[in-house]
Amino acid sequence: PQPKFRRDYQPPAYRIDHVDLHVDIGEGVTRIGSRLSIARDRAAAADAPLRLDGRAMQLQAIRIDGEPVPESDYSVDAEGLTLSAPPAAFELAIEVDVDPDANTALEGLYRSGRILCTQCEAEGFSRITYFPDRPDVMATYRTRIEADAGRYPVLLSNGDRVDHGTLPGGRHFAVYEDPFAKPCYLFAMVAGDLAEVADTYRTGSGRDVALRFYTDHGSENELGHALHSLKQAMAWDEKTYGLEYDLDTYMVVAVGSFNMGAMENKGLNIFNTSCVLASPDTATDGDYIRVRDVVAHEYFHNWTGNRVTCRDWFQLSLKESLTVFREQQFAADHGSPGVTRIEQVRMLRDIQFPEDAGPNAHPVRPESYIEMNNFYTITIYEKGAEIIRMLHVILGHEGFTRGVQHYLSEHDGGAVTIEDFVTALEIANGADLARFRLWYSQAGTPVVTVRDDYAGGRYRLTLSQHTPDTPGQTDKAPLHIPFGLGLIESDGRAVDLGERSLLTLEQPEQSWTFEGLSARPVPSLLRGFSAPVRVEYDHRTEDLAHLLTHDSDPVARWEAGQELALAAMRAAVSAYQAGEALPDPTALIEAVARLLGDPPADHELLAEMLTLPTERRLADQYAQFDVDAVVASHGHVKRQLAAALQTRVEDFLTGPSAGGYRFEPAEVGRRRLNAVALDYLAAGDASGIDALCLALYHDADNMTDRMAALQALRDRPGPARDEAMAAFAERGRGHALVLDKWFSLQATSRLPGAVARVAELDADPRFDATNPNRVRALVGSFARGNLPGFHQEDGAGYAWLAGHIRQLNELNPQIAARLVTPLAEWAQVAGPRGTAMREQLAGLAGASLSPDVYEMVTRALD
Ligand code: BAL
Ligand code: ZN
Repeated sequence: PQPKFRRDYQPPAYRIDHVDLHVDIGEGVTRIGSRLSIARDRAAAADAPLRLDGRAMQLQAIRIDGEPVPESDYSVDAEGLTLSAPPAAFELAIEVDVDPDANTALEGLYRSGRILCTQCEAEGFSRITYFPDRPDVMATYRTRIEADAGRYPVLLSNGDRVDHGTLPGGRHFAVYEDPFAKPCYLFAMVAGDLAEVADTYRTGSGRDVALRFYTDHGSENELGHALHSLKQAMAWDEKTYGLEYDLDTYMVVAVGSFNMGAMENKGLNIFNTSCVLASPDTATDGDYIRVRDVVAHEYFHNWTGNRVTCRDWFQLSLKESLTVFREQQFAADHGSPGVTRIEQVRMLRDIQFPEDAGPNAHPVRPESYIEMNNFYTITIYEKGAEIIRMLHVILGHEGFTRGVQHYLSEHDGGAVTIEDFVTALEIANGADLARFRLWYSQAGTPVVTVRDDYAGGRYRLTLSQHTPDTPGQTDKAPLHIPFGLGLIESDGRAVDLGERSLLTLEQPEQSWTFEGLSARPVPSLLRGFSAPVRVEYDHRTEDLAHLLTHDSDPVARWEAGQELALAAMRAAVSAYQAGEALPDPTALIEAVARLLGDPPADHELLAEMLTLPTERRLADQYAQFDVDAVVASHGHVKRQLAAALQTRVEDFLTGPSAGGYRFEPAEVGRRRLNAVALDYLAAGDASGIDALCLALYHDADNMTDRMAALQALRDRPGPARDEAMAAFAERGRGHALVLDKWFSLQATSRLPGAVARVAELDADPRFDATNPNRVRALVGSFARGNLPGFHQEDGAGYAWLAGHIRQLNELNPQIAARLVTPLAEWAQVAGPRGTAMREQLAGLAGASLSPDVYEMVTRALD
């Protein structure tokens, strides 16, 4: 497979203004007729060929202006169809057959259970019909769907339904028109026997929008939270950005087999059930938050993505990062802002930083790709959102909002670039973002090194920056880094820094001096996590304890605790490697005890502060990490802290709340603290903990509390665990998302024999390799969430994962490619384990691979 390069972009030679689709769903085969209104671009040569992408379909007919096209005038290959010299303006009619039942890649038109549905982003439309599958070809669509009325009573597509009726032979049809020109990746259609839940939203300008949610019969009672979230998102976008919805209908369909979380197709979102269904009995608070935020995210795309879209896929972050940032703003306005931010930082550090330090490091605007699906990464999404957040910090809330509004009005209906976005922000603010643009082109996590000194009332702070080399990129230029700063005095009061609470670092090194201080202040660094960088600073332990108690910035306060814990863990790693007894984490224990003496009022924030850094974060402290030392040291610090905290955390245990489950911040905080307390009690081996967890499991009236009890029992062999797990498996009968949780619990359990256990689950009749959620629950959870299991010394974990990649390479290349990442970290894993991981990759490289897997494997081996 050959890479595509950003520098090779050429505008399309032909415009397609309108698409008339006729989808005739039959038994097995579906016939798709398209009539395309095509015009040659004035800049294109008169003899320019027209290339249409198309895969996995059988061409049945092709006509130009009603006349069959002679075979000499076109050619068909495995990737598409070329018309050698079409007229300047014409109607092209094509008929193809596709087989949705055979489509396990879940791109294009495919079957999920009893539902036929589509997924076209990034390049799935070319599995539906021959078409220039690129986002800068924008057309209006009219879609007619015909199907058996009994099997497929509900027929949906983008836009508004303009016609429907019955047909002979028990069939029926529906016609949809979408008046907004859109790229083909936003096309969608659905046919199935679906339950509908409807509501109405009145926009700020007084238009009524029909909201229609669809799911399999039996799960319609799990749509209420998503529907409520959609209305919240619609109101929020009007209030915050002045953006209203633009069609009369907004539809959401839940499907059980979906590669992504959800898809923002114009007027017809298709959602993975895991991101839309929620009920107290089946979804945790975390799931409720995810549903709320993904529903909002897809809705926000209607402007940032659909009304203004990307010129080419190198610009993917244009729509994704801005939409993720808008989602993050929405989440902060509907929950605990501090905790929301901490969770983002945790994810960035645990997943994005390692990506940016490994073989898959790529700029937020990549220069090349083989398979675009491999670039739906945490770098494009979350690092991209951090870039948008920095723009928000630099320009201020009003300036940023004005800039986004200017961008949307300037480019409405267009397919544009990241450069267009940054320019719009500059124009709206009279700003110069020349240096800032480097964030889009340079990969790698910058390191900001901090030095300071204090003498005679003067405190001097020096920041220097460096971005490490990444594949294909060396000698990086200094970036524009907004650096949030606080200085805290010994009595806990913050020094008033005025404008210098946000420093602008844009040189390799810069210093700032603060005068008139009575004593050395404690620096609170990178407040709010104002830039996606690693900070290197020789923290004093007493400073961190001081910040943990006094910092008014929740992120920096939480960070102080994380740094204290990491220091204790690193000390344990050194001792482990030297064959010495692991030291007690005394400073950490004392600081946490002080924190508990004067805890923050926000229970969720307290829970966050009591949650230790993950093993992955500890591992990321080392250029190459020692698996055994990381696991032993992390466990040691946790157990020691748990033993010290036991009597304190018992106070946080709560049973079910009177009045049943409510998804609201205070209740979420209470349940979260309950879960953290149980986790510590289990780690500290409190007496009677098994019986307590079992009782809490049975008493729980919601999934959050139930999962907290199960998590605590997960690594504790014995009858309590067996009983709870069996009862939970029973709950999973008939509910796929609950069963996914059961698989995930098994896969992440630290009990010995992890690989044998997951291998047994492979053979479980409830495991289904064609269902991405089930694959993620078993294979993804094991490879990403079970460090000692995956890195089992004999290498069996690596071989097991490679086996799944081989199988999925045939079934669903997109999902297979994602599973390569854990093995791709081989160079970061010390000793024979790293070598064994590489050997599995080399073995994969010898097989016949899909472009998706080929790209991931070859990058990992480079
Ligand atoms: N566009 C793919 C799914 C999402 O990011 O919303
Ligand atoms: Zn998105």
